[in-house]
Amino acid sequence: ESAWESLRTAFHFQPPNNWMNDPNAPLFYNGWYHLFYQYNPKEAYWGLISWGHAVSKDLIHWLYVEPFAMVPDQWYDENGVWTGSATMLPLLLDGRGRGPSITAAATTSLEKEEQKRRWQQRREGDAQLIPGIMYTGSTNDSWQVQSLAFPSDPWEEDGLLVQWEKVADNPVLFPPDFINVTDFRDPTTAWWDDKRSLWMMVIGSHLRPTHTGIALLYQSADFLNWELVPHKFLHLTQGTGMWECVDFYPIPTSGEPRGLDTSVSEWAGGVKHVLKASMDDTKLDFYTIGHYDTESLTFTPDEEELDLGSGFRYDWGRYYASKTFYDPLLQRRILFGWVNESDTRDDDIIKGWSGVQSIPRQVWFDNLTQNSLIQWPIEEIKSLYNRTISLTSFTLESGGIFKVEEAQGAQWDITVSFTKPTLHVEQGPFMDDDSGGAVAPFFMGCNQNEILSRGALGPFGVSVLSSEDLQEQTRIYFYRLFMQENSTSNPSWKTLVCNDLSRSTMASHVDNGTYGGLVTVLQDEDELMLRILVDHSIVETFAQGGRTVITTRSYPTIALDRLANIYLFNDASTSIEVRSLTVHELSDINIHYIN
Ligand code: DQQ
Repeated sequence: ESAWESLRTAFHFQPPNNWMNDPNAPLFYNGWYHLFYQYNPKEAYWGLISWGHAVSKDLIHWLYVEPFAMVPDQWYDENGVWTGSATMLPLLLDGRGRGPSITAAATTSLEKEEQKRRWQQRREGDAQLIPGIMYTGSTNDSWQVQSLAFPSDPWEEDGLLVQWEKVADNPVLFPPDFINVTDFRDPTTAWWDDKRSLWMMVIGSHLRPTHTGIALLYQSADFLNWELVPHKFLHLTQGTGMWECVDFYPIPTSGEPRGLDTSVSEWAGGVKHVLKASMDDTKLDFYTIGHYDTESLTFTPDEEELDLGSGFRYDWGRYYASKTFYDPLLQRRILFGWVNESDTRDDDIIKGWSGVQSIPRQVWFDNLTQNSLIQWPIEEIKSLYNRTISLTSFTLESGGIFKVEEAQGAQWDITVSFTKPTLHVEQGPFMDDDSGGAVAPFFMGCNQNEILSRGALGPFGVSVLSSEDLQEQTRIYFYRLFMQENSTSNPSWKTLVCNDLSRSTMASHVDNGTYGGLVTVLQDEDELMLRILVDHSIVETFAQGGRTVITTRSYPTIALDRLANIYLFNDASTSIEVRSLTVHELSDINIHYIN
């Protein structure tokens, strides 16, 4: 039993018990950050979903809010209050001023004038913005429809947005006739189209016959009456299946700030758009960067090979249903993601809980690669540092292992920098030269353990949640290979980064795979860098400053709490230089109920 207790996270957001999945409608209002989440308050597995609610001043220390923001209590969400997003709106009142009288609809022309005026104020930064939530309800006969909810009294009595009200006109959107009624969910945050004076939003779906993932584009003048934009799709990708939890946002390509409000479509320093879909087939969150054309209302990825589903993922581990929001306080874009368990459902029932939210990540455009995003744990995590161990400049000989002294525990923020190792390998012949295994004839992924066990330039890295005897350890490593990425590319140096769970637990029934992918290392970069957050049963790896991220779950049976150690290891056949190692121990956040 104590083993199960030791697996619960100490500084990640988790509900008090039972099942959590997708993050919903993250927002900033009245000095507080809000996080809602898909919650089954009755069991430790997915079921009848309500919206849990938590608030925070710094996105790290959370307080549970009661009652739930929304529960399945209407015919149109009786089967579950599913995923949704918040949009900050310069709302009109219907004259009585508060409570249930809030309406999003500007119906008379006078109201429309007022609505325009408020939008003007909003852009000047002095209108009061109220969050509106658009979410998917699963109806009593399992249709998926979209509904709206507003805070009951966001002005004085309820500045914490505890009470939410579903509007009388719900549902505001039914599935269009060319898709299946169960393939219509997870509306995005809306953006204001200044040229056409319309709200725009996206809902994910797929065309079943061709297995084509699609982003349906909707528009509305009043936020209440929505219509499908005539050409129908913002974007589509064949073969990718159902798109869940679509996210769509602008990203500045140079200068400060590094994040923009969702409605910004022009920016002095340049702007691109990010389109993300959570692919139901693979349970992976893919993104692509491209151009949003506000005339044709289509999105085009910058590089065809990096289109949605074949290019970048937010995360190469277990990370799904993520969602960003614009933080107006610190002018940045923040990403939340659901990290599922990788033990069994029976384990979850015994534990009494399932599901974690990742540490919020700031996302911005990678100016160096020019084609991908950087994801980095928010700065506020530093408020949890309570003890630091620092080491500089030492060598890890081939086969070497180095124990970090005084680093017993399961709550860490680790940063390590290695000198980038290289060999002089040119074109083939492959495999039978004297490179000692640094040459691969074709692309190799992290799951090819037998090949990756020892080579010239890998694996080397960090072992966390390690028992003293190393029987149990979660290994995070780099592996450099001279290889062809695909059959048409020329071979070159590639760097793999992996979270290896194969020895992470003595338990036999949990996931013990190896996760990871390639990380871009530019020619003039001479170091390889890992940042690793460890919190009992979760390990989040940010490689090369956040270019590649891997989140996995570990369920040690021995290496728990103070019996967990940190090691550096080098299983490569050449020696590796450690430039610096910094290890911060992190405090608990002790989430409790507000009041
Ligand atoms: N989870 C929600 C859906 C969404 C899915 C239901 C993604 O709205 O598509 O709990 O994990």
